[in-house]
Amino acid sequence: MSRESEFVVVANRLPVDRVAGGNGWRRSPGGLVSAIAPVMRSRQGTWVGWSGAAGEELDPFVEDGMRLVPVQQTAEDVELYYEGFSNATLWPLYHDVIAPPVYDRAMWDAYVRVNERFAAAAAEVASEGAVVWVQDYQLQLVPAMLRALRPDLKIGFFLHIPFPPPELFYQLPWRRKILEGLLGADLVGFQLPGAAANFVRLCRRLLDARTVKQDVEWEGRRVRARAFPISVDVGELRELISRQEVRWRADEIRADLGGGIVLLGVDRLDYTKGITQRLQAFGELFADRELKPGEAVFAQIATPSRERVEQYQLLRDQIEQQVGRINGEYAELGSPVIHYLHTSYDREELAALFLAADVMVVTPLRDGMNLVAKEYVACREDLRGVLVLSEFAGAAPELRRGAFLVNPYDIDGLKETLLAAIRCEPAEQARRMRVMRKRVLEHDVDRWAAEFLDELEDPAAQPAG
Ligand code: GDG
Repeated sequence: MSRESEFVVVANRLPVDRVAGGNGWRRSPGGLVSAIAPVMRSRQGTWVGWSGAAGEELDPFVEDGMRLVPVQQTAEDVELYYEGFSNATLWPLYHDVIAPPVYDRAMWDAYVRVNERFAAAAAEVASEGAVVWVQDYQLQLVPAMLRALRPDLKIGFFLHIPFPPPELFYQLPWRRKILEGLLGADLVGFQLPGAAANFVRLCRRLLDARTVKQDVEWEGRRVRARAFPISVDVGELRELISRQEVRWRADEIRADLGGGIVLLGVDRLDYTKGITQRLQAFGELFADRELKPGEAVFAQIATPSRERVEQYQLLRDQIEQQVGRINGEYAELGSPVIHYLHTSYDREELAALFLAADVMVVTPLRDGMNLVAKEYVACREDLRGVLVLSEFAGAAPELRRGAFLVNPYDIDGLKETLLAAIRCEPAEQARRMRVMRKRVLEHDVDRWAAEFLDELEDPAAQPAG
């Protein structure tokens, strides 16, 4: 499979998961894969990524019409590059240092080594002049590494998480290297304009690069920094909620939860998601007698995530203690006030949960976008339900006119907002939901991918002379 793809996606993970028990593959759920899959098919695309199993050596294969090129990672790479530099250094640093980032030279070395491997694999499969789209914080060095190997390529990069302001980014011992890595791209995409502005400012201050508006001049090229807020697969969600069994399941969930107002949280179990803050606020509403047991119930789905990283283990213990304490205090026999589920569900069950929820509670302390907020809105064709949304979610600027915005650090504010959401009248729910739906339905994930690729391939934006 050498040098024959006009379109190459490079991401930490391949877009497929192994079918449990068997040895086949299944397309991974999620908007990114469904947005890119059609482009892959129409352009002879190849996806370069890791299979998810340490030490596994696999040959390239075709699945679901997509050509897949596996990049190997040893157990040590997983520990140092993935759990280490990606998830114990970059992830907390880029999310406002909510947890202290680990700065470890062996982790950095592994990050460089694994990025080199991804760049080499992409250089092997891309045809002359091909478009290569690199995804996310695990692969920030790939653009420059790839450009060194293949200056003929058109290289785009998209960061799914926030990009921090200079004051925080300065902590990183390898800060210049990361900026230089990203500047190998022709187009660097961020979720929000503020993140693009942070990047441009850092290039100016740390690299002395000349910048013109959102463009950085670098090594005789002009690198564009732009915002492309990601979105959800509206078509997929619409199909799911049209199924009778999903609607029945939503009714069943509501009945199982006891018939009170249903508040719902759906997150990866991650310290950026503000799970403890929302549960604390909810618990205090019972302590204050603003709510009575049975009147409202909180269902919190916490999908297992990065379970070998210490901060995630600590968080899990903390949440489990907190849920135990709140239920211990306020639940009545047979009716807990919080239902906490540390597990992952299929898309049908998630859609049913969204339909069952009166109040969707999305309170991250910092989040690049937050797709759950947009998925909830996309599912509520009935114009019912209320979204409580953190000001610190990337989705806030787009949904601010319909959501109940909240500062999740302000527990009293959070309590007031939860109560206002619980008491929101149907006509007001519909008014708010209509505004949010207009935005989400008009800006779905297909449009996001098309806008990024159109900008990347814009003939008017060729390198500066
Ligand atoms: C990163 C950025 C940015 C959740 N539980 C289950 C499940 N999910 C799905 C949700 C949603 C996705 O996972 C989570 O996306 P988020 O955007 O909410 O959060 P991150 O995982 O942190 O994603 C984020 C995103 O990248 C895209 O750029 O928005 O800011 O942090 O789609 O529905 N899916 C299934 N079972 C579950 O139990 N199948």
